[in-house]
Amino acid sequence: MSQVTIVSNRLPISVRKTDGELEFYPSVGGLATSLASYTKDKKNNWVGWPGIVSEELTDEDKETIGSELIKHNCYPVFLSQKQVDGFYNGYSNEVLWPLFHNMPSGLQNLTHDWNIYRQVNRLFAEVVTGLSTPESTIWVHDYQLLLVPEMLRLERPYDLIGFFLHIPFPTTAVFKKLPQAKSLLKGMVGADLIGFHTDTYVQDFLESTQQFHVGTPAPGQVIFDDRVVRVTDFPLGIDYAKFSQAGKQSPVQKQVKANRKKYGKRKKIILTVDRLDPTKGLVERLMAYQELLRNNRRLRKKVVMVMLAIPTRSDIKAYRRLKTKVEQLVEDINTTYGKRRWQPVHYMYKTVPFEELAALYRVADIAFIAPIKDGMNLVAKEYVASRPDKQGVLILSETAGAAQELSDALLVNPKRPKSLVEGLSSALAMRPKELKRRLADMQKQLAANTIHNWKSEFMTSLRSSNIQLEQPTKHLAGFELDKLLHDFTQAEQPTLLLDYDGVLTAFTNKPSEAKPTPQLLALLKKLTKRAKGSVLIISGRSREDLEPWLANRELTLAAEHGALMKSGSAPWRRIVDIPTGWKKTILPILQKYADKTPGAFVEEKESSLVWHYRGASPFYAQKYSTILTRILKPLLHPRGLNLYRGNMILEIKSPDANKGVATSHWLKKKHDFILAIGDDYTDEDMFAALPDDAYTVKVGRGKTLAHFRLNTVEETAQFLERLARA
Ligand code: ADQ
Repeated sequence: MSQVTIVSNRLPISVRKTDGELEFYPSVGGLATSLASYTKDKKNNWVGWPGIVSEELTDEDKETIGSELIKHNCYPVFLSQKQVDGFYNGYSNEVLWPLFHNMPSGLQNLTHDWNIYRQVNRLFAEVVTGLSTPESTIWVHDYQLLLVPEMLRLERPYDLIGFFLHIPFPTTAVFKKLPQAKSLLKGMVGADLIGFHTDTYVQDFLESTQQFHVGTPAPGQVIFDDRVVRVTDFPLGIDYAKFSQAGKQSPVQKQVKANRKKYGKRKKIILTVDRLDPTKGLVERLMAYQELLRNNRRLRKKVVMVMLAIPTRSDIKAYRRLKTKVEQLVEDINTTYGKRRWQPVHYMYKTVPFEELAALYRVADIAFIAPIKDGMNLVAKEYVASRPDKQGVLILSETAGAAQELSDALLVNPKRPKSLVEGLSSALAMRPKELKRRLADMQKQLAANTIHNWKSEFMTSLRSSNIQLEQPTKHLAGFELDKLLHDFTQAEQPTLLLDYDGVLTAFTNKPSEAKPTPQLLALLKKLTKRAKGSVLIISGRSREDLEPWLANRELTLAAEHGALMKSGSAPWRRIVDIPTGWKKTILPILQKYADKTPGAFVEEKESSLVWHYRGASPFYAQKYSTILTRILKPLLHPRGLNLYRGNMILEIKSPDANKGVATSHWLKKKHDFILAIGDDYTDEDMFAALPDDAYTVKVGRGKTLAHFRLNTVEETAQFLERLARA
């Protein structure tokens, strides 16, 4: 298997400083445990934050940390206190985490934290690019790093990039509350494969891509012009054997005995194990237990609740407030109902080693797992696996991802207090035969979908995803950019060929809205001056669009892919003569399907017809553009026409009207420097018609004949500004 680089907020090993000494200890939480085995293979890397802020570290400390972590194939991303506050505590945990769990979140004054979130995501992406070799496999994890896939994709278009979200994906109604929703989606779709725990999250994600016009969603994928992103559910499993066999280890057996003694041999033990997090519903569970004790005198002294709370995110106020509230409630219950020989709640706020956790699972009669919302919840699965003796009842929230697989649990609704109390009563009263059957069925399910299957299924799926088979195109930067600028300044007769949409201006929902801004017009003016009047805007648009926007005395315009040209104030000239009689037959068909697809429309140009679907609902657009293609194909060939799939358009035209013809025509002029910039398939004809020493640049992703690539319209504008000043 080739090299895999795991990227997650935390490394599986954390660092702290005690009395000036560095200490290394294993990180806790679902993600760290599930992926830890990856670091055992020397080929693999893991990039993440080591859990300590840079202000606490000297340069020497950083070196020590780096050299210690590298022994475990881990590479640290060092973060300052300000970065941790804005990126981790702020945007990730006060905004994304609650919002994705459908809970109130801090949506005010986000800009500061959002900027830091972006900055830190970039830092992670830079460390990853520095480490992994081109065309390697990168697996990015979780909500803290939603922008990393896109950042990596721009730098390394040919790497295989996977992304997995460990928390729920919210409904579109909730997600769109985020001002940065679209940027986050675009960040995620930089991956080749996006995984979620459940199909519900997959569907919610696809619906959001549709709402925000990020690609075209189809079942299990999002389609772009040049690539397809697969979106699938991969329910995370556990190391089943580890938990089911744990009871055979003597440290676990010893701990089981100690627990029995501590909590009372005949008492029914109700266990809760969670990070101390507002989404986990700890207060709600304590209140349900309190209610149970209040209404059932006979249960008092017969039950014990063991609450294991794992310390987490204690820098955040809401988490500190929650801790106080939980501890206050524990104290209230213990003072109200406790007796000399009976403590109703045993509360522990700590991380425990595996043996201790396994021993708790082994003695618990009931695992009371009732998060308000949870991506998956591994504790529920670990408990079920830990009971090969077929003793024990699992109470589980129907709102946890795990409930979709563990439907034999006693499912409760954490938002209804009564449901939690009833869950406890039913669990306490469940007959042995019934609980055995339920456990056996759930165990079968978990044994068949372990963490090992999960990893290999994700990786197999990633490796079989739509790999781009194109050759890498160099990013226009560094030495090559300097050389281009130098050659331009030295040229006596430079010439520029620039496409319009997707190069000089970004795509808009309606083509008529992509008017040039005053800045763009000023830039074009500077460029024409520098290129001594030799600038050709070469576009697929009609002359009616181009002329009012761009006509000035010095620019030359080529409309309809170069079928028509106009230099300065001279009239339009036809460069190629194309029959147009076919439009009578094709136009009504296009119109019929535009009428069926709200938001789609037909544009009639002199030598072509265009079916635009950028403004249409992606599901309809996908459906009808496919049907249209099927219907049109047999009609086009006999008429010498072709169908082209562009950026959210289908265009029907003669192959003779192409930018290559216009380019050859243009190059009859004298020149000693050529720069051509384009972004879609029509520009490939232009690149093909140019001599090999021309500077050719493709904007955005996708296969190209161009020698260089720029990533975005903004980057292109910056480059052209530099050129104008050169
Ligand atoms: P978490 O919110 O951390 O994970 P969970 O899935 O329950 O929630 O994982 C917690 C892990 O920590 C378990 O493996 C458990 O054994 C361990 N643990 C809990 N308390 C402990 C303690 N006191 N001491 C030691 N270990 C303890 C996030 C998402 C989940 C998703 C996981 C994995 O919020 O929904 O299931 O990632 O994707």
